[in-house]
Amino acid sequence: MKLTKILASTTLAATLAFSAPAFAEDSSQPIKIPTHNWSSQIVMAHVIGGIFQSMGNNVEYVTADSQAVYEAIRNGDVTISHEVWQSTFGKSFYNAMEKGGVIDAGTHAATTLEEMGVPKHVIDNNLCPGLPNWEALKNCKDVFKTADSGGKGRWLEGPQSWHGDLMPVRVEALGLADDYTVTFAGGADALWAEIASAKKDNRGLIVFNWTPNFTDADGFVFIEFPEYKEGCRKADGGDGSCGSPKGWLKKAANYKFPKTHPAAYTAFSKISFTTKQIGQMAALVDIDKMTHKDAAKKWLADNEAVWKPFTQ
Ligand code: TMO
Repeated sequence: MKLTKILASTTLAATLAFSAPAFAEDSSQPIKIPTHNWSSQIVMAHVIGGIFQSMGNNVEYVTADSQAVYEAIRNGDVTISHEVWQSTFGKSFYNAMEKGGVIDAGTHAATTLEEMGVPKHVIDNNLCPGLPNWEALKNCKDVFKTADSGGKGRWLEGPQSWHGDLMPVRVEALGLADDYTVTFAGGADALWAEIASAKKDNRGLIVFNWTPNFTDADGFVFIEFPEYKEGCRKADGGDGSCGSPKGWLKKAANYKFPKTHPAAYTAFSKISFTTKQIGQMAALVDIDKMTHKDAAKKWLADNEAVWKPFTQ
């Protein structure tokens, strides 16, 4: 009788200990981290994966479409997103959140811009007087003509999977469609190759780019379009005649992540990278030509003072 009582109270104590948050252990199930098609995002995937592994967690990398990933997080196929760029993914993120299953896991220190722009030599050598004001474009279509642009100036957009028809709609809405046409790059590398070649030949180039990126160091110049306002985009009911927002960079997670992996979730919620740190992650690949995995290893080794506090 007495022994049963002791056993019962021991069991109760053990149950209490295991259910108390301070003693909760992360599940051994892998944390699924998505990889997309630009360098900082892939390097940061491996940086964050390395941080989780340093805490004893298992991770798995999943190649995912950068818009569809929010639905994948919502239904649990992917655990997190660590680079939610306001301009490009804000809508998909909030749509998934509204349906239920996605939570906001905080904001990086870096602020962002994703916009059409010109390499610095275009400004320095005054190839299109009046830039970066967008209205200058009305007088320089010939400066931005290419073999494949049908006599018009070309806007070289990123892959269509990022923004769909955002830029073609903008060209039309700003009254530039007679003079300019949008072509989509197959991948980010094509953007960097064009920037390098335009610079070498002192040639005009309008190209989609973003900050934080490795190009921050070169002084890439973003075109100043009419200011972004809530609802100005076609997808939000507007006519699309506005530029991109100066935006945030957030982190997202499946709503169960804090329960299945409380320690990893706490670390993830604390993770905050700066413009400089994100630019470095991209530069290790796009300038130093390292693999994404090696770049992440090097970044983690060089920056313990930055990331160790996230795990404590
Ligand atoms: C989402 N991106 C950083 C490529 O604009």
